[in-house]
Amino acid sequence: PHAVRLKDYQPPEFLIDRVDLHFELDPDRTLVESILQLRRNPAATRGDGSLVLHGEQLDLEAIEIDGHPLTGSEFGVDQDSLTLHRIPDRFSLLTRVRIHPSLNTALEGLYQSGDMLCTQCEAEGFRRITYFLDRPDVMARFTTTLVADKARFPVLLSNGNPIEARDLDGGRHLVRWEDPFPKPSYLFALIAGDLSAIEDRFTTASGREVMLKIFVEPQNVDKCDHAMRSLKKAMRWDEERFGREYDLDIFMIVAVSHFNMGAMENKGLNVFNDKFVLARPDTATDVDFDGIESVIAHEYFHNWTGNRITCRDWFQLSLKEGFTVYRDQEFSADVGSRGVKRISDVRLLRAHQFSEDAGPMAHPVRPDSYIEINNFYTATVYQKGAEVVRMQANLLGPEAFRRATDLYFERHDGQAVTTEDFVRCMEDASGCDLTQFRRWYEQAGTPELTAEGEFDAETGVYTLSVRQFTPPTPGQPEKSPFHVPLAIGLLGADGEDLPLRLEGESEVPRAGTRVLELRKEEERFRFVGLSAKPVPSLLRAFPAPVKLRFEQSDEDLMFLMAHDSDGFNRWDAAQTLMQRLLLTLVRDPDHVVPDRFCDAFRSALLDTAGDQALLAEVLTLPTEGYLADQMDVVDVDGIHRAHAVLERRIGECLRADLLGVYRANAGDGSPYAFTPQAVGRRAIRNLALHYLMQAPDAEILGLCQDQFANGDNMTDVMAALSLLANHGGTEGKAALEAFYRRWSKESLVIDKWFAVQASCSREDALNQVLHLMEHPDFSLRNPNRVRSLIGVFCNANQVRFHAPDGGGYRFLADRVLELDPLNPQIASRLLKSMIRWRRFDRVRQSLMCAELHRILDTEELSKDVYEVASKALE
Ligand code: B3K
Ligand code: ZN
Repeated sequence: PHAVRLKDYQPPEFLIDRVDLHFELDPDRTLVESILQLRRNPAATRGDGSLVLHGEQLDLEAIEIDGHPLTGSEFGVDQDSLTLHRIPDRFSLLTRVRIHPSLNTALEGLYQSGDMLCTQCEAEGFRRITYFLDRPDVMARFTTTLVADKARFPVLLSNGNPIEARDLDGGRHLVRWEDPFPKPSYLFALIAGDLSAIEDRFTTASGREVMLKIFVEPQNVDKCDHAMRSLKKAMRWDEERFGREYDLDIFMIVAVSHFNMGAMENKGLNVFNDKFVLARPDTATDVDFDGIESVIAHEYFHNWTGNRITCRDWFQLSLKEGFTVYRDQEFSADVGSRGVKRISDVRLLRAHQFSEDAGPMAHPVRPDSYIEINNFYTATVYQKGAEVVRMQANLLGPEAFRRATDLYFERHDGQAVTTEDFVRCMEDASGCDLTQFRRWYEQAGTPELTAEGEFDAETGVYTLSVRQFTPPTPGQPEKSPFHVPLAIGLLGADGEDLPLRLEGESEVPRAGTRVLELRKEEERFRFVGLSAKPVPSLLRAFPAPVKLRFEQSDEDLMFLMAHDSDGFNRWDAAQTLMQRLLLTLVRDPDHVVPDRFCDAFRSALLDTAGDQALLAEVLTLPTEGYLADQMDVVDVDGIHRAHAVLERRIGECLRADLLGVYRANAGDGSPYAFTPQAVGRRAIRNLALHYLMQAPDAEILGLCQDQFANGDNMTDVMAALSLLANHGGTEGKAALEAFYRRWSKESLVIDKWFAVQASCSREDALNQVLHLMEHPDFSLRNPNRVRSLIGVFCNANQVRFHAPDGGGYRFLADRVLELDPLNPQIASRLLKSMIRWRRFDRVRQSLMCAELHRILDTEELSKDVYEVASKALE
């Protein structure tokens, strides 16, 4: 396999103005006839006179240019392309191919999911449907005609507006769709199935009436309301916040049960993993409701950031993904709790993106090479990409940022552009110079800031020195300094924010947060006019994706935890304190958890004035995985032990307080509501139960069992089930059995049942997982199932996955090899859980290394798995 490089980008030699597709749908044998109107691209350099179209796994039955069938010397076909020799400057190309949806286990192109047929074309799946210039800078107008058996496939959908529907002979029917907007092939979609729909309407700001439809399998129509509400909220929000209106007469969402990722933003026809559509209070948790709201919004927002304006090439992926994640984050912050949203986004970034940056697959937000593009739908492109947009929004300020996005939408509508085009709009609309800032797109790695503070009591000057250093990443041994916005505050002895006046400034600014800009490798900021030594609050609301080293005493951290006006930093101070304590416990198992830790924990717990959801975040320990990232050599068992010790200690010494919180937050008997208040209440209550269950007596166990049996919503039931499963014994077993019996017909709930067992830290977890692989409900063909059993075990059960006998590693490698021929994207995602093998002790290193070699030595690996395994071993 060879690498594709950004520097080799060439504009397409031909453009495609129109596409006419005609499908005769059949799961085993579908006929695809395509008529393309091609013309030479005036902006391209002339090649050798031939044209190469992409195409994979297509059986070619007919080919014509301008109505004339081609002879064997006029074209050539191989594994992944069709070459046309000696072609005119403008012509129409007809091809007729056969494809086989029911054999398509990769879930890319046209495939079968349950009884329906659906497509997934991003990034390069359209070439498995027909011969095409399958690259995002070729944008065409599509007309799609679908013909199928009417009884089996009564619903036939594609992009755009429906323009014709009629019955044909033999029980078949035909539906024709026309998409007026030119689009790249990756946004093509079709759906055929026996589906039910819920409908609604939306009137856009300028008065356009839009029909909204969510299609699901008939048994799921009672689980679509939350998705529909989320969609309408997102449509309104995009008008208000970004001035973006929807542009077709109909917007459709289809939920499918076999899907490689979360969802897909095909023009006018978003296709979703059903996990991000279906929810009822008794089947879905608060986390699921939240995920649905943000993924529905994300895909909808792509209509402008991705579809109307798309990417020139796949190196620009973050142009649409980073920006769209930023938009969905802001949406969730506006409709929910901003502080909690920021915390969970940063948690995710630190857990996944920072570790990606520190591993063998580290790459810039705009990568410069790849072997398989599907391996680059990463936390770096998505989450760090969103942070890079967020920094620009903050540097410009809200008004200029809005002017800049308006300019972007106006200047580039209908085009396929680059991240450079985006940054230029930011500059042109604001006058800011982002020359140095562009390094955020080009350099991989997480910058490490080291800060030092010094107070001179005599002059009343507080000097903050900040240095930056970015460790090398593969292919980038040396880094240049970044342009880093630093939002900081200084707290006085009463906990209030002080005014931040820099030396040389005459005016005294208002007290509060101030944004400093770090550009050099090292800079000093001198604050004047202070009467006593302040307590600094650095990186408020997490202004940049960086790590910070700053020696701060436990006392200062507790002070910040109690007083910082920035909610994010109150949380971060608490996390730092807990992390310190946990790492001390890892090094020294005899260390005694100090009373003042419990006191601080207690006073936070009993502070009922604040936001409950925020409080739950503050009182949640850093995960074992996150602690692992803080160690030079991961001590898997030590971390697990320390984590357990501290949780248990909290449960014991705060038993009465936790019980009080548990009871006080029981709810008032009103039905489930997905509001920030209700979500916060459930979160703090279930956290209290979590700590109590670390050393449960009969009373606590009884509470947990009662919640499991009588909880009226999945959030509470699932929280209790997970605690009972970890507790084990007859109670755990009985709960798991009862849960299965109750929900055996609900596939998404059964995913939870698999996941809860896979994440169970009991010693026989791997055996349990192996046993569950034999369960009649387990299938390697369903990505959600694979993720909930295998994915959860390998990523969320650190202590068992990394068992010192290597059983977990062997298990993972076996599964990767088994899955690779079926579904390379899922196989390669799983394998990523083993690529940071260098961070472990010698024994584990060599065990993981051996498994990676075993994979790499296997014949006929997919590009996906080959790239991950080979880069891991580089
Ligand atoms: N754009 C899709 C992701 C496609 C992944 C292809 N391997 C979903 C999204 O980010 O909205
Ligand atoms: Zn996206």
